[in-house]
Amino acid sequence: MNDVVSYVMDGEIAVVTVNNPPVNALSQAVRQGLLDAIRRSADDGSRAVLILCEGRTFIAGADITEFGKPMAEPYLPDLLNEIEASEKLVVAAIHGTALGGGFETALASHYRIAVDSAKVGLPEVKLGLLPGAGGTQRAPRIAGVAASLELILSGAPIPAAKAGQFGLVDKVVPGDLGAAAREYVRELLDAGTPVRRTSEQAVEAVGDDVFDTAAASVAKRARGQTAPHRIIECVRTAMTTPFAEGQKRERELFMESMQDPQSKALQHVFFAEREAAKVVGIDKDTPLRDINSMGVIGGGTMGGGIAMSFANAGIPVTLIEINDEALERGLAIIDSNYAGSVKRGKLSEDKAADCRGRITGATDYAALADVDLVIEAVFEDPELKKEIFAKLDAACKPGAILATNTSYQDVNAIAAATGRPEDVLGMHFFSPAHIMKLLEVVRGDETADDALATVMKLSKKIRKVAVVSGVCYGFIGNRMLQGYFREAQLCLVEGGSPESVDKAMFDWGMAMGPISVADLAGLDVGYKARQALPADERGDPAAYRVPDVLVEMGRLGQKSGKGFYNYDPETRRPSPDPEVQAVIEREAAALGIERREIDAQEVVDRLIFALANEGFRILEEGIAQRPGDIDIVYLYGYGFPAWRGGPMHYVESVGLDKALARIEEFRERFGDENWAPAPLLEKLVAEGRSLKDWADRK
Ligand code: 3H9
Repeated sequence: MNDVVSYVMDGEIAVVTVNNPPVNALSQAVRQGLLDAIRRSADDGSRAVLILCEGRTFIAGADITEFGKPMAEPYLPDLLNEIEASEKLVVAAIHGTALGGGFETALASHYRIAVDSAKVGLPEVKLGLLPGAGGTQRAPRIAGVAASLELILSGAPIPAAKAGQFGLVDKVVPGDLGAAAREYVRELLDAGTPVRRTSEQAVEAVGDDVFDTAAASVAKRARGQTAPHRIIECVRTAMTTPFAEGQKRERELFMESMQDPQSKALQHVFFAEREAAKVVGIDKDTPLRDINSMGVIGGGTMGGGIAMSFANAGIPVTLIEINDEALERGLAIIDSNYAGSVKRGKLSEDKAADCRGRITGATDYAALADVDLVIEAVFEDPELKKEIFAKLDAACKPGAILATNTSYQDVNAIAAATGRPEDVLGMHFFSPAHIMKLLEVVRGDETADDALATVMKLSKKIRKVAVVSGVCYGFIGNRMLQGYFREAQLCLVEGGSPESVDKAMFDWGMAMGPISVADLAGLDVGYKARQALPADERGDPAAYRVPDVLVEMGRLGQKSGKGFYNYDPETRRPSPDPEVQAVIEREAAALGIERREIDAQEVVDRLIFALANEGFRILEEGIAQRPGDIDIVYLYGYGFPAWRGGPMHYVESVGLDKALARIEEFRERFGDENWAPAPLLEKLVAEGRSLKDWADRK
């Protein structure tokens, strides 16, 4: 047919093969090839059409790189309607992941066969979209309303066998799909099986409660998102109107989603996540070091979580503690974490035992002589870390990668404590490390390319999303957070309450408000850090007086049952405490601050623009490789809403000029020290350029 779709007769079967690496996305050429194929099959003597794919997967969806560009014919919904309307029996043969438009192609085919390892799904919601090529209309006709809502609203792929239970796949086979699919088509032909057009079937009616339950669940798990509501409407329309009408509505709502800034943000996230894995200046074919075993220094919460991440990925771990007692304590925490995972149904008992079995303990660095990687996860004491690295240098074999999990310290100084700084880098995990997806990989001045490339690759294996950061205090995420937290505290003393500041940010989309985050992290952490500094180096007292007073009152945060909020000992549910509000008002008066009404928009702008302003500095200094990397850090490490695309995408979507104007307004009102605009932001606005343009031409 063309370069990406071939057409070969096998007896009476027209075998149509898509070959469009890497994932057989439905580019214009693929759509055209399929259309030509289905038209050719109409009068070439074939009795059936078998659609299958070369390479690692069946069609994985529409071609996302075409989004935002003018749409080219043939349009996918029309193509799929024509496939379904074929008088010849059309069978789709699925391997890999049949996703989005790919699975819709299969649903428009008359029958579907899948290899048992295949998965199918409609993940459009993750891109802020809805299945726009008949998926919302055909899935309910086959699988019913409830199952379809679950499939489309979650966006999660399901295994072929499960799809089989819903009728979404007709036959699941082990082994060689090509041969089994041909045999299946012949069986259907021999049995005289007629074509089966899903659009001609009715949707089994369900009560309003099914839609209400879906809407309630969306309000919770997809707070703030628009696409899920459009999906519910489409599925309801499928139930209440004929196919053609439903499809028309689906198309309208799909186009509406395409224009929605949420979808643009989520598409940005999709590509940013994949881009983040690539290290500028390191060839993708750089030979990697083998990582078959690893060690963790420190069995605290962080070390234990790191050990679990590796054990869960099949890599044996040696956990080092200073003495038997500390080791036992560390291993006991790991045991209880695994027990928790089993209890919550996240891991089977066997799997948990298997993973736990990969973790052994030791108190002597000699146990690390043969490991390929060590991650140090002791508390933030720079001298202690240097001491540990000197010991690791002596104990570990040449070529072993030595990593620190520090959140703030100078990785170059730590590397200099060894005779092999090229093997040293930072691996900054986020707590709880076995759950949180983000990994900041800190590239020291001397870090060898192959060590860095190895850790980036390894991060996928341990199911983390890795972002490279240069060396600076707090790296990308925690460095940016300083301005965010500062503004949260300032809003509090200038006129807010813990609830009003938290609500502004939560309603905007953050997973948690900043005051609640401070309580969760423990107010004593910042307090201790400040106490260690001379008074004139602690920053703006208005930004820390309140938490310091709370710590001095014994209110350390969630861990002491009281911080900015009081916490129910059973449920940990927070409730406001008038005593805290009194502290806020007293401290404001002592600082000479006249309290005023602060609306939610001001809270949001101050916190988010402070965050992004630092982001521009981080970019200009080359600490982050690209704006999207910063966005990924915030989405996976700090509960930033994905549908806003991350702080840098958000500022770009607001308009750099508008963001700069607001920052300048804050500078006027609150002073230069906190609000001097980042030079890169000023430069881009002056030149009328976007951040994307700057990143592309860097
Ligand atoms: C849709 O279908 C809308 C329709 O309902 C209606 C239309 C009217 N397009 O993830 P990987 C690239 S919406 C273009 O690293 P893996 C990806 O960027 C779509 N490119 O591999 C990467 O490029 P690079 C619904 C795509 O094995 C390379 O392929 N479908 C697309 O870990 C490898 O990707 C989806 O949302 C695409 N659709 O995972 C599925 N997909 O190497 C999205 C991937 O240059 N895709 N690329 O960085 C996925 O979930 C995963 O890529 C997949 C493979 C599971 C397929």
